[in-house]
Amino acid sequence: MSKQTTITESRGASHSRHSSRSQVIADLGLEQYVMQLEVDGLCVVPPEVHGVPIAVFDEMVEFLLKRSASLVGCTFSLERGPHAEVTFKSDQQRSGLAEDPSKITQFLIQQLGSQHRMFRDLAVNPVAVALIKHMIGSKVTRFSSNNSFVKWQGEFGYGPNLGLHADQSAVPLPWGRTALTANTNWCLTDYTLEGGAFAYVPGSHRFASRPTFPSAVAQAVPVEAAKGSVIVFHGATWHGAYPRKIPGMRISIANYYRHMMVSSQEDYRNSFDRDLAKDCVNPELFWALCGFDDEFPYCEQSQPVPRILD
Ligand SMILES: O=C(O)CCC(=O)C(=O)O
Ligand SMILES: [Fe+2]
Repeated sequence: MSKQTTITESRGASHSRHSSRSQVIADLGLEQYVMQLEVDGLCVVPPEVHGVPIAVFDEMVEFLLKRSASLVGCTFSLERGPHAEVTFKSDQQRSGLAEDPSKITQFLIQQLGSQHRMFRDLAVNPVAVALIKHMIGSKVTRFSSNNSFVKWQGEFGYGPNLGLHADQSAVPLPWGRTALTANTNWCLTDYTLEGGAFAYVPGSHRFASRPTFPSAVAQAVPVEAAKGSVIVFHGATWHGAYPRKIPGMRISIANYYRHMMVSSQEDYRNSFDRDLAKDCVNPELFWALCGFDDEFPYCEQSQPVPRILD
């Protein structure tokens, strides 16, 4: 019996018991991406592997440009970004961004899952979810948020520190090997260094700690990727982004996931429409990732209570 036969047979055996995590990875042909996640804490999966047609990303861009226009109050185009000068009110600032609101050249469009079925379908993409579950754990993975990063030309970006952070930073140290959160950034436009690409420190998830400055900036590298790629990364991976130095826009969708013991950014249980959750390509998975049937948090007595005998 050849070694290959043994491997195949043992895979088959484990598949018949239950669809183990490694079996799912093997069935989808994702071993090389798992290897990159283990070594670098990040991988880039191209469209031919995750299977989402480019036309879907075109439709998402069109939707998000229109949504940007209605939220901000001026036209947005991929070539020019906002067609008017825009600013934030001083009480509206997000942490990690410039103190001077005129230097901020990005914002988030939140709660995408409620806005169009195509965003719900993307959030349950089998390849993305398999890689995320590899890092967090199959039964314990939940959604944290589904947001779009809308960014345009600006010298400052996140500033000299590139906004480097680890997404699971709010969890106290020491961190273990299991990801407490894990993220996907779908590139809806080309990611180039000059165009404001994602920045990260390869292997930093293995430091199991928050970034240290200024050394982290020197270790950071750009993730240059074609439109339609998805960047998948561990919650402990140090990352941020470079400023966009050229005209036009960089748009991404961050479908962010969490271990069920970590609280979510979006409150799916209390605010997500159950009918919308059922209206997607994989309603069972969407439902499970929303945590609708989770035991916690409860909002009424959930455990049985003994009663005196009559
Ligand atoms: O591309 C960016 O601006 C950073 C994205 C990010 O930090 C995230 O999705 O967690
Ligand atoms: Fe992040």
